[in-house]
Amino acid sequence: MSNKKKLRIGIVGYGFMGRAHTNAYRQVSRFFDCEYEPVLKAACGRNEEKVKAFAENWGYESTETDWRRLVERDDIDAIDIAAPNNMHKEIAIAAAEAGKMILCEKPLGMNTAESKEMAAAAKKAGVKTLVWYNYRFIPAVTMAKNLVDAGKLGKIYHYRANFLQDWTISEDVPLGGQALWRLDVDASGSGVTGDLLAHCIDTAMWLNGPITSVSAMTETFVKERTHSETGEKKSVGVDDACAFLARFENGSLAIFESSRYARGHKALYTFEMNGRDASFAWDLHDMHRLSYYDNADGDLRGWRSIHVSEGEHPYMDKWWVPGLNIGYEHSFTHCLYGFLKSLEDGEAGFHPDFSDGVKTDVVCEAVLESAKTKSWQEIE
Ligand code: SOE
Repeated sequence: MSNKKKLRIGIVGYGFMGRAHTNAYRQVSRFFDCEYEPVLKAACGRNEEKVKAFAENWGYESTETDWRRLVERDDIDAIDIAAPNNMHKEIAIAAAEAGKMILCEKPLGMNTAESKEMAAAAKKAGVKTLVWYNYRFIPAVTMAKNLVDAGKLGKIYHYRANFLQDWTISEDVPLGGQALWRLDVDASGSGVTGDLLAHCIDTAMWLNGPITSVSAMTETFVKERTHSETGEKKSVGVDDACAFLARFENGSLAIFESSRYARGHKALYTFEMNGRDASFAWDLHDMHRLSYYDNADGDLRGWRSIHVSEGEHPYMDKWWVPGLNIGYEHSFTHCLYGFLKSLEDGEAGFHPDFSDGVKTDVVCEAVLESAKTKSWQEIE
């Protein structure tokens, strides 16, 4: 048995994110050197048969069908919330009150009020928190952050990002239920704004600092869908598409766009940042590459396509050899590695934590309010 400290995980939810998080729990100690090793103690879900199958497949020692029991177990150190957004607050507050660390999917809450309550409960309990804004931990995105911090771009003038999908174009796509809760506003809180633009906003604020004002428009193209469990028609309350302008505290201007009706795009997350001295751009579909333009290159000026897979990098040397790719799933392992390192003596606090989750939820809520009132919204 390894002499590592054990971090005993209880996870709520066994869908897409339940798998992505569990994969990270299983991989992190095999590739990264940290004092703590996750132990898959329990998986929790309402459907006993399905959660037992999930636990069997991934190696959780036990199962629960009531998250309240899970939270109270004294053989659990950390609660992972991989359940629909409308469950985040209740589980997180109960977990904090039980003294558990909390690793929560994004967006943190259904709205700013919820996420602030969650952050306050975690702070009061003095428990460590993580929000799974995984895209920060893709090597090329981390390199972008390093370039900004090194001042390579100079004064920033522009930021632009989009996150485009097309999976909900058909009117036949139902809403609600395990896979389709994202279309049910009672479970999700919002559509693309809290689901996809939340990623774009988190990354943007991490790279470019606070957003001070937004002006948005949203649209719900399919107004009514059938609920996948009740079979009843339900009006659709989520934003299918959202575009907004933003100003950053550093004076730069930004354009953000997201849609689930962009025919042909499955997960086109891109961003570009333009500074006085240099610019960079990134595309999830070519996730290892950072496009970079440095005005100081003189006659050699031009957009470079840097394949970020070697060099002084906190992640890549732990996997394979330079030039070989990793994937989307590795970003969750990197995010978890950062959290585990933060548990070690003397290590800095982890980000993104619940305080970061609140900041993103504040912007998301301002975006939705702006679209509703057709007015600019200041971000306090
Ligand atoms: C939506 O389809 C989704 O799964 C988001 O919920 C995730 O956060 C994003 O990373 C991929 O797309």
